[in-house]
Amino acid sequence: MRIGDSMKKILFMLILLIPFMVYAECDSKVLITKLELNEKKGFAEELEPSSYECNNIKLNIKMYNKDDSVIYNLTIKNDSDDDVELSNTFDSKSEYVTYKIEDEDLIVEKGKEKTFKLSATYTKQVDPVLLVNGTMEDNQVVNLSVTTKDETKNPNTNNIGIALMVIVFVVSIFTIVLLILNRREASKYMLFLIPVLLIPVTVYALTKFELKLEAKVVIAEPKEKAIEPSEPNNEKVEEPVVEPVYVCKKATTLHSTICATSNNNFGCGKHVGKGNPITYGTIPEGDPKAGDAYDCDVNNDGIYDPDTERFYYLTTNDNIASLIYHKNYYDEEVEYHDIGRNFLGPVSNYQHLPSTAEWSNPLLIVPGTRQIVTEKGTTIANENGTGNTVLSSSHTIEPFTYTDRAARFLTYQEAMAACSYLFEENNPCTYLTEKLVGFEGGGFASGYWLETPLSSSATKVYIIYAPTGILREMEAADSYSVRPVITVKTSDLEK
Ligand SMILES: [Ca+2]
Repeated sequence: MRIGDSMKKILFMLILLIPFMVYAECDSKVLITKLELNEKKGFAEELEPSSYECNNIKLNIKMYNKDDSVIYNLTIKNDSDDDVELSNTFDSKSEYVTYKIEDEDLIVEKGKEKTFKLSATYTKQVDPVLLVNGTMEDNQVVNLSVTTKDETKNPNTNNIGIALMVIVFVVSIFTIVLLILNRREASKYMLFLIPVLLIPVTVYALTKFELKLEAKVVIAEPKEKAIEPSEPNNEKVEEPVVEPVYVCKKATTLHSTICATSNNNFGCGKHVGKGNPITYGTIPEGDPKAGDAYDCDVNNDGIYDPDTERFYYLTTNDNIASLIYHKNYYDEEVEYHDIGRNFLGPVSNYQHLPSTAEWSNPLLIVPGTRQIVTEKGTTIANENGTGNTVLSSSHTIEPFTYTDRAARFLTYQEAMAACSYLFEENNPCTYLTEKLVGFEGGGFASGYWLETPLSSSATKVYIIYAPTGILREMEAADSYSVRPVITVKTSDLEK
């Protein structure tokens, strides 16, 4: 055999192989279209970015501790005529690293694209004695089979593929026949052998389709796990419910007493009758109403004492609510103004109101300096200039300062806003007469001061009068009780 003939035959065989070589190019109908890093767990790191070429994936990673893991998003496009299914495990021989497709649904429908999670996880710790200079390579080339759903059929085996295979087969047979006719025996056997080997390889190539994963893995000595900062508890920490701190909470029980007066024409004796119960105020419900009972933590100790801190709501002006204490604050009765000048303010009795040290709740709106007005809202006492010779002219009511007081006296306007019956004897506004000397029992008539001077007098001031519970006037130089009124923002009242 001449060298020229051998070369011709070898060239001929190479031409025969061209279709396989072309076919081996990346014209697969099931294709990787994207590969990107999704997550690195533990100390796992990429030594080189992952890449892919045709359906070959290349990874170059380094792992340190068991459970280190690298997860990729692997997108596969299926342009074949059948749905295809991925195997979920690679045929890895690695003892230490597990390659896996994490998803449960491994099907890529025909004509569609799907992204899977491909993971490489360091699942078995390498014995440290196997490490050389602290590392070990665990390189693997592993495959992941992709089949049509009826299992063995290669998704790429379409009619063209089969036709190609048949042509190659026929050409191979034809070659063999030609070779048999050739006299050169040695060449004949050699050339016979080639297609015989090529055919099963071709068939194999066309029936088994796989993704190939070339993984270069360096396993290194374990790293100390950093002390992880205590993870914020994922369970939502129940925020402590911060209850709004009200100055006044709604009363849940009402004060009451038994009318003890023996006089049927006097105080509660006339109003409810001796031996009958009197209940003071109402339990608040909805918007505050006059007479609603509140317990106000005036001494700011966090306790809303229904016995000693009971108040009755009167009215609201510009979001400032007024509430009157349930009893007199000072045991004795005192003058409003010792020489009876109503336009000079409550100079003799105001200091018996609770001080800001006693009722120290900072949310109480202290009266400070305020303009006292008459029942008409004016600032002139004895408006007509009548009366005794000394006070026969009209007098301007000057602003008055409730120095260091946490409360003030009731005003005519508040009293009337709260109880329009105040000029009627034994009116229903009993919350204004609780523990009023002479009203609940005994025969001693008394009452408590308002702040309001009469417009028609230079000497008279309004009071709530015990025997009948009405609003009336008395001389500023007379002595009556001291009953505080506090003011708070309406938002400081429990809703
Ligand atoms: Ca208190």
